[in-house]
Amino acid sequence: MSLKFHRPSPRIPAGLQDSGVPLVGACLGSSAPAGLSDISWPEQWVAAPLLESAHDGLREVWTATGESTQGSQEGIQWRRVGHMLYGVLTLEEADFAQGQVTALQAASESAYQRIFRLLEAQGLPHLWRAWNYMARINAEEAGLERYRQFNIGRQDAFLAHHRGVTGNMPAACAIGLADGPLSVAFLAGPMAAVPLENPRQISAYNYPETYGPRAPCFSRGALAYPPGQELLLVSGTASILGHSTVHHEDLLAQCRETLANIGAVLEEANRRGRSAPFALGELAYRAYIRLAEDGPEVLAWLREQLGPEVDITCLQADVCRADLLVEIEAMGIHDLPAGTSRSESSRG
Ligand code: 3EB
Repeated sequence: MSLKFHRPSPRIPAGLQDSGVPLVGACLGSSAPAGLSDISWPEQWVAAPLLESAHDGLREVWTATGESTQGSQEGIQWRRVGHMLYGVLTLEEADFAQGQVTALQAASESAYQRIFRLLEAQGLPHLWRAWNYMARINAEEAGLERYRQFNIGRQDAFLAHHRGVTGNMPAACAIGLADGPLSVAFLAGPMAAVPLENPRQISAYNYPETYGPRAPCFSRGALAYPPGQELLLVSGTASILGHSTVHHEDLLAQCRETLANIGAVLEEANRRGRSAPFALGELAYRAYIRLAEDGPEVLAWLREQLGPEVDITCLQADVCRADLLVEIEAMGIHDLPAGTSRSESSRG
């Protein structure tokens, strides 16, 4: 089938090419991965310490089938397979320090403007998923938390490209690393993804101003449609109800609430989706844990909830609110029943 997830592994899976062409790449771990420059597909380096792993660095690959082209535009390394496009852009904030606004805000706006220009040039305008990483996400600089600066720049780019800033938002995560550049990876396609919201939470794009002057541009998840498949993308999810963080300083309660929120997004996906229902135990997870010492407890609890075989990668990273201890994202892929096409109506 067209898109296939290969779980993070210390080496490139043997026979990778048999399942298609590598499209999406991520390297997970704090030490520079060996061979980062040897591979031929775009790869986002998530320079966060791996927790509870026997290895220093893991490589995640999603292969796809179809004709492949690749290039570099405005600093974006991109590859297109069939009608899906993945790209990675890394910007040094120091290169944006001269303007009227903070460097991170300017870099964030520039990143999304470049991404939108590429997608428009490629005729694949629909952003399905964005992975955002930045240094010191919770630090206050120039009187504003850096995550909030990022949100201003990101939203300005959406507005500049007439994309609207409510409703049809991509799935996303926004995560803090100890240092390093702003890194944005993205997956896009020819048709809009179906955005998913969580009835237990206010849509992030409607967060009140207490969380920053501009709301974040993301949906709680998305259903996208590679040929013959349904791709579920669950955004970074945390212990938030309505718009409020709940269970301050209570790690396991935050984990429980986070998984309940992922379950609610899954229910929405299953209500809107066209393949067999997605189950929690079949997804692949990335967990971001603020305190390294919480790693073992979080992983053990997740394993108990999700089963011993489930793919869970744990990274030590900062989450975009100082009071959140964990954020978890997930993905899954189903084949569509034979004979269904994009135009057929969804369940429910
Ligand atoms: C939240 O629910 C937690 O700004 O792109 C999760 C996923 C979060 C994506 C983003 C932020 C983002 O608000 C934070």
